[in-house]
Amino acid sequence: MKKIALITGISGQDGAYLAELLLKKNYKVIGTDRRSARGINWRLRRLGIENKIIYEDMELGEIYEIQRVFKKHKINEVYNLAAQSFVGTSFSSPLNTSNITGLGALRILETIRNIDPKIKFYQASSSEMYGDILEKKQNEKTPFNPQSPYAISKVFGHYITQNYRDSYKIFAVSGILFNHESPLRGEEFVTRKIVIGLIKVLKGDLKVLELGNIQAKRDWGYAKEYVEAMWKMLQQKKPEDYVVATGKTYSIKYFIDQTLKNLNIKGKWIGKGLNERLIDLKNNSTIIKINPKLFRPTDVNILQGNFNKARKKLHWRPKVGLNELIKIMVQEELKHYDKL
Ligand code: NDP
Ligand code: GDR
Repeated sequence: MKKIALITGISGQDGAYLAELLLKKNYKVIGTDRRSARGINWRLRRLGIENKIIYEDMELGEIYEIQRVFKKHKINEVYNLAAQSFVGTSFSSPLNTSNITGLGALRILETIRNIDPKIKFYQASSSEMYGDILEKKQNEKTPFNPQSPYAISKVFGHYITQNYRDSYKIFAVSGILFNHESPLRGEEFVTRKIVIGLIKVLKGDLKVLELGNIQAKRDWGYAKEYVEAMWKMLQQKKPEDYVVATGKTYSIKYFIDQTLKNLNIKGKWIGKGLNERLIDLKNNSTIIKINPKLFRPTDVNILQGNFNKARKKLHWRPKVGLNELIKIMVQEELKHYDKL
C-alpha cells in the first residue's frame, strides 16, 4: 500500500521540492491550493511532476474545505506549508496573515483530532520566530522574540502544534526552518529578487535595482535539502521539534557581491546608509540603490541557527553552502531568462 501524503501550499517553493521527494519515495501525493480555475504550476512543471499529483482545492481559511479533503482521502502524513509567507506583506495584511499563517494550522489540527488522530502532522515553523534574537545562535530552546505579524502568527502555529501533541497525543511536529532559497524561490524574496534584478541589469532590461535593508544577515540554505529534513521528522519514533539551518550567517550585501561575481559584473559600493549605492565600473552607472519604502516597520537584523539536534537525531546536515547556492540560482535563472 502506498503511503498518502497531503501537502498544503503545493504551488509554493517547498511544496514543489517536497512533492518531488515524496513521489521518489513512492508516496501518493495530494497537493492542495486555493485556486478554483487552476493554471499549470510553473514550479511543478519545471520539476516535471505536475501530472503526478492529485489536486484538491483547499483554502486554509475554510474549515469545511479542509474537512472535505480529509474525509475524501485516507491520509497518513500532512505537511502544512501553506501560509501568507511574505514578512513584508504581513505588516499591510496582519489579519489575513494571522488567519491563514496562524489559525490555518489550528484548523488542520482540529480536523485531524476529529477525523483521524493517527494522521501525522508537520508544521512549517520559522526562524523569524526568534526575531530580535535572545541568543547568538538559535536552537530549539532559544526563546522567541517575534518582530512581525507573520512571525507572531508562526509562533501561534508552533505552540498550538505542541499543544495538540501534548493534549491529544497527535504525532505533530514543527520544523523551525531558517531561510532556504532556490531557483524556485518567489520573486518577492530578496535572494531571487537580487538574482533576477542583476540579470535584468546585465541584459539592459533594468536600469536600477531598488532594495531595502541590505545590512540584514540571514542563515541561508538550499530548499531542496531542507524538505528532506521535514520528511525525516515525521519518520521518527517520537514527535519532536527541530531547527534546520546551516549555522552560518551572511549579509544581503554579501549575497549581492557574490551574485555580481557570478555574472562577471565589476561593481563598487559608494555612500553610506540610505545613500549607499552600487556603481557598475564598466560605465559608472548606478545599478543598485536603497529605497526607504522597502524597509519594514521592524526588521530582523541577524539570524544564525544551531542544527545540532537535527544532525544527531535526524542525521541531517546541509551540503550546499551559500556560494554554491548562489551559483545554482544564477545559472538556472540565466537558463530560463530568455524564455520569459
Ligand atoms: P511560498 O510563499 O512559496 O508558498 C506558500 C504557499 O501557501 C503557496 O502555495 C500559496 O498558494 C499557499 N497559500 C497562501 N495563502 C493560502 C491560503 N489562504 N489558503 C491556502 N493556501 C495558501 O512559501 P515557501 O514554499 O517558501 O514556504 C513554505 C512554508 O514554510 C510557509 O509556511 C513559510 O511560511 C514557511 N517557511 C519558509 C521558509 C523559507 O525560507 N522558504 C523558512 C521557514 C518557514 P498560492 O500559490 O495560491 O499563493
Ligand atoms: P525573510 O526573507 O523576511 O527573512 O523571510 P526576505 O528575503 O523577504 O528578506 C530577508 C531580509 O532582506 C531584507 N531586504 C529585502 N527583502 C525583500 N523581500 N525585498 C527587498 O527589496 C529587500 N531589501 C532588503 C529584508 O528586510 C530582510 O531583512 C523568509 C520567508 O520565506 C519567510 O516565510 C520565512 O519564514 C523566513 O524567510 C525564514
